[in-house]
Amino acid sequence: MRSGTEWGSGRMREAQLGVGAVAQRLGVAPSTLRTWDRRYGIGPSGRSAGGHRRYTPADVARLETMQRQILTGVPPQEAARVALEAPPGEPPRPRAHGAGGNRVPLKADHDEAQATEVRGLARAAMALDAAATAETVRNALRRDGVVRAWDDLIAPVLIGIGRKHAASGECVEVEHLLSTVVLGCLAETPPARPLNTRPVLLACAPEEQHSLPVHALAAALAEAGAETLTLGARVPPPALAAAVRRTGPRAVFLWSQTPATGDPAWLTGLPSSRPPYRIVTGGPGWHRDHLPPHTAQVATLPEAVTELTRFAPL
Ligand code: B12
Repeated sequence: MRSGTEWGSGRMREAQLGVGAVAQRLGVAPSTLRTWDRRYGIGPSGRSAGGHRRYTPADVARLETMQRQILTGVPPQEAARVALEAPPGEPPRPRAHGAGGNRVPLKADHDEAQATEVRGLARAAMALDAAATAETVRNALRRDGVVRAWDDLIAPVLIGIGRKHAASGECVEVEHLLSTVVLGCLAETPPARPLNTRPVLLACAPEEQHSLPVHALAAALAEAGAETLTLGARVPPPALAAAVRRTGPRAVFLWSQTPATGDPAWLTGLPSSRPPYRIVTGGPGWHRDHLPPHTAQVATLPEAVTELTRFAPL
């Protein structure tokens, strides 16, 4: 990511860029910029006579601030607020507590609200109330962004329901309903349109049906403006190899949830490409001691986002 000041010399200082040029500069998709504008109110200060968005250097600097925040795990809505409030040319400051009577929620308030939301989602799912389940998940995704909504709400409820299932053998229908609803809500995060030619390929190990984390990662990467190609559940090695050859990815992320799908022997048979790509593995299923030495391992969703955006042209 280039700094806002580097751009502002001479006549360029007054230049106004269209959405495509700004997207290219930031290494994100034009659709991402339009979404940020519509959803978080962080857009250009002006429009062309024809109604097209026109970004000034200050607008672009704000977007760069927002992008930096997102890549450190700040939810998009919060990142946009910070970027909009930061004085031009200065790094954003943490929000002051209690300023102007607008009390900032304290951590304890946040923890309590979070626990209430987790209980609410678990209750809605257990009652097979698809509408309430979807509303809660969608609200959290919009409000907190994918990474925080997944880590603070969706994953805890999935893990809780998994434990219930392990203890009683029940709740399989709840797992299915919640999975279906979460997949639908995650799919509402618009995919980044290809700008760079080397996507991140995301797939589950052969016979691995637990695809939710892969879709959560795809949505989180899209939110950060990275291009992905998601192959989903149970990807046979020859199919993954074909996708690698056809797309020349910058990285391949592979998920194994259960030990039954975690034997990594087949990874060494994946084709090589020029320039080379990285293999990143995630999920509790992998037999870690047998992973080939050149594979990276990630343990959390934020770690995966960081690892897989390290190579994006930011
Ligand atoms: C939803 C679900 C399903 C759905 C999957 C739908 C879908 N499209 O994904 C359905 C109903 C299809 C399903 C099927 C089965 N399931 Co299931 N399922 C789950 C459940 C509830 C959530 C899965 C999930 O998304 N996990 C991801 C996160 C939420 O959980 P986690 O991996 O524990 O998270 C940890 C880390 O991975 C990390 N993390 C969290 N999120 C992310 C994201 C990223 C990107 C990264 C890097 C890290 C990360 O943080 C967490 C703390 O350490 C789990 C419970 C569980 N704990 O996972 C059971 C669970 C995984 N399933 C289980 C089983 C047994 C099955 C079945 C075999 C059941 C059966 N008899 O048919 C089948 C077959 C699956 C197969 N062959 O692949 C067991 C696995 C036990 C084991 N260790 O082998 C579990 C643990 C439930 C249990 N306790 O019994 N399942």
